[in-house]
Amino acid sequence: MIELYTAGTANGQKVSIMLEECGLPYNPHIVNFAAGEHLSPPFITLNPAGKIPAIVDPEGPNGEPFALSQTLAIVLYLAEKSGKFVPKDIWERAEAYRYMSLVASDISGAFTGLFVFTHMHPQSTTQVVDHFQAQAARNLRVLDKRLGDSPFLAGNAYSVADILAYPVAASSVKGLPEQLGPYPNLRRWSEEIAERPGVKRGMAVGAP
Ligand SMILES: N[C@@H](CCC(=O)N[C@@H](CS)C(=O)NCC(=O)O)C(=O)O
Repeated sequence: MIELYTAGTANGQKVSIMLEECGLPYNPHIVNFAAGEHLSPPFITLNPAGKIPAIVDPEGPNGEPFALSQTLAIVLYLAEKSGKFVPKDIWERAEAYRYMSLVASDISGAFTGLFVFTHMHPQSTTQVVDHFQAQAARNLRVLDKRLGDSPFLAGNAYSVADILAYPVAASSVKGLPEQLGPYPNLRRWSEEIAERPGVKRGMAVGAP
């Protein structure tokens, strides 16, 4: 049974969705940030950065316990372990990599910036907030354009790219001001993915 250290955040949900979609049994541990659990010595042994998500797979690559952090690395590890959700076709696989990179760097960076400067430091200047809001909108437009051309991010089939993009994209289409873009294709995709039973169960892990 895989041990999952998570919280009700988009990064945590990406991993719980992946575990659910792959049908891999797991045991969720909800890390309490307010109590500083993410900075406690036992947690730091799992991820020296003190951030969720992290997993411990008791049956790792050599049949031995294996701890892993970093959302993208965990999702790719689970994809290899289960043999699921990585496109077989090289073109679709490259497209999956493209959108996974976009999520891990550009989209996560933009939304982390927005969160930090609106929630953690609400006294921040409007220029800083405007900057991150514009970056968020710009990257959501990239997803929206892609989803206007193909049903899923990698192409015709649901893949790791959709699993990584869904939690933040889904909350964004609801939360961003309408003038930053209606994102009709992103909305269509996000409504379809929201109906998947594994996504519903994965999104519920750590939810308040
Ligand atoms: N690059 C890391 C980022 C993980 C991350 O930012 N986790 C946040 C929650 S979504 C966290 O644990 N924050 C606690 C902190 O910053 O102290 C990943 O992709 O896993």
